[in-house]
Amino acid sequence: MPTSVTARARINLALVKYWGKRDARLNLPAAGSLSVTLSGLGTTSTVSFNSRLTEDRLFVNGEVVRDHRLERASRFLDIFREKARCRERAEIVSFNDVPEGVGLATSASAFASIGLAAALALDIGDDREELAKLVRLGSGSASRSLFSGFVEVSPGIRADGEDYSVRTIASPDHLAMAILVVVVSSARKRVGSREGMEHTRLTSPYYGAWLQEVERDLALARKAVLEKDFSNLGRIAQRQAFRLHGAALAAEPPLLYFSDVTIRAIEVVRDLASRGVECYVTLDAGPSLFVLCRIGEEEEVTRALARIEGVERVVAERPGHAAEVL
Ligand code: 2P0
Repeated sequence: MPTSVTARARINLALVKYWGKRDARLNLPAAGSLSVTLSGLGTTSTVSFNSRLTEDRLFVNGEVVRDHRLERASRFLDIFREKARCRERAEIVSFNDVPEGVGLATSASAFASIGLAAALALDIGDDREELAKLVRLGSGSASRSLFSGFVEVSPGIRADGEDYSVRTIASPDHLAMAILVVVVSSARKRVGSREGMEHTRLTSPYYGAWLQEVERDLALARKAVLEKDFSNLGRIAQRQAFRLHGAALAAEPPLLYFSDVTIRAIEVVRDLASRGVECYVTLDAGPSLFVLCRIGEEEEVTRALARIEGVERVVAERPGHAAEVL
């Protein structure tokens, strides 16, 4: 039985967003979501179980981590240990290509890579549907990074979450588009997604409306993907982002994830679109953004975004592949 496995997962971008849970303990989403797994940026993790270790250890980008992230990673490994009836502690060595905490969903690629590596190291097997249920407990968005291309999450209705499911609805090359990752960092302390979505659920008067729109947009986005309709998919992804942030802004106290740089980037995208360069903006729980555009136009869009003061870098991506063992 192997005890040390290395796996790599990429971040995924939600086109229809997950923002709210129906069960916090089981980390079950209140609604479905639809994402695209990216081709490049992500996390590579090695998980090594070792009977000589007395506690779990975590290294991220070469540095030892002893804060709340170690506790969260350790609790995550417990899920796999319990399933495999194993008590051995482990060392996790993770490398992220993207900065953490700026709204670029590194928790998705981190938990997906750690989960896949842990499952194989403990001989649990690589049934992605089953793995998705375990990985979800670490981070809801992480289960999507186990799958390639365009990925849909169905929340299920059962109290035990056994009917929660994740699947690829279209392969990476089904719908050609460029996904530009616009990295914006911020010194401001951010409210994490987990806390932010719960705060929105509890205090935003728009939370119910948000969930209703997700249901509607999910059906429309699925149709747009299957029909290879870039324009409709882009429009839905863009309004999804603003609806999420609308609900979050209406929370008490309000949640504001945008920075001045975010706003400038949104204006640049609007300006490009008004000049006939078809592009759409979307963003998650942080100041960074993603811009969807057509492949022939990505260089022009990248240049315009990279010129904005405060934009650290722009990375051009495509729809990409599932998490894999290296
Ligand atoms: C998404 N986000 O669908 C949405 C859009 C952020 C904004 O999924 O509590 O870190 O660990 O399940 O996975 C981020 O949520 O939250 C997220 P938990 P997670 O990508």
